[in-house]
Amino acid sequence: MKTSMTVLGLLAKNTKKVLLTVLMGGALLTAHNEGYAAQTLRYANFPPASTIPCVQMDMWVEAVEKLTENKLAIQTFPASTLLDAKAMLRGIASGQADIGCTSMLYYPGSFPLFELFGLPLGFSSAAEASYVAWEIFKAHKPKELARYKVLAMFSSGPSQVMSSKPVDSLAALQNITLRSAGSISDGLSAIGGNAVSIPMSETPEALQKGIVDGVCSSWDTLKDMNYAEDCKYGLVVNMPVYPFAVIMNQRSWDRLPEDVRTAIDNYADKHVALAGAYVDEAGARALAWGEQEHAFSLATLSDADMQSINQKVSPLIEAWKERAKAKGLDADTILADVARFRAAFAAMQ
Ligand code: DTR
Repeated sequence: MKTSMTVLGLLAKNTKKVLLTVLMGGALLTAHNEGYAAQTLRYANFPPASTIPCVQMDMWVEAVEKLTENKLAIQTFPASTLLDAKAMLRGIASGQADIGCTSMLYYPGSFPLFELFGLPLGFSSAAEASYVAWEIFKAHKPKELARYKVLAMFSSGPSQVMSSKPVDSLAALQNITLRSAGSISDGLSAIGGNAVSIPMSETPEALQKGIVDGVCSSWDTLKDMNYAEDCKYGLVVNMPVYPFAVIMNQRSWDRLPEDVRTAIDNYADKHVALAGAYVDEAGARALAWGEQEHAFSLATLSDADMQSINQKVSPLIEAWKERAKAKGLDADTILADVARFRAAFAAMQ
């Protein structure tokens, strides 16, 4: 009782002081917002700094810091130093980091709309898939992303086979175990492959320990993850792409001044194009490097094998339609939009 009386007494005595401090604080805050001194945002990413998700992160940071005239400072955390792939969505929603990069197909069932990119739709490049993913996002605004501010999207190139054992046919593919991820494992299983879902960051160890014989991912990883060290054999299978989303904590976004938000929004389309082009370049560079430095050899499938693959994977599209419809999505319109955006992309080339 005595203690609380004392506290109350002190509070009464200090009311003027407290009020003054609050008023001064408000004035300082206003001045701060008007001049908008650099505010630091934290951007988390899961794979190593050399990989495509992190290079696109650096591209975005450099462009945005410049466009906003250094009103923002963005600190990057590659290689799961702040959030790993599993913690990314929750970590951004809760504000552990302000911005994060996530591969949507790593969470089967969580992104029913974007699971369509795990289907055998035959995207030919990361540039095309990035453009389509972003346009699909803008056209359909899926509710699973509604709690975040989505800053941009980009995509990997088509998934291919990199193996420590020779592999040059559909039959040979049945004899090896491949690291894959999320819903793309379904495609690999459908063609008779043996898929093990392992996060990218744990794959080098899995390869070295012989848990898997190879990897099903896009060509950039041959160099950026140094898979060419263990995998000397490549097979072109043109499996699906992986779309990525760059997401921001909604409260962190709302706190930004309007001109900063506008600059970031206006840059989004350009970033999607630049990131897609970079991913394609990284893939081509990695293949050339693998061939030169590691005697990496590339095989292609016979027409008969290719036809057989197409037949085996086509039921996956019907299965996605059913799943999407069960979740209330208009699957036919979405697929028609994919075709429309692909045509728009082709027309721009
Ligand atoms: N192909 C997906 C995504 C991907 C492609 N390159 C990288 C590099 C680092 C992390 C993910 C990816 C995958 O295999 O996971």
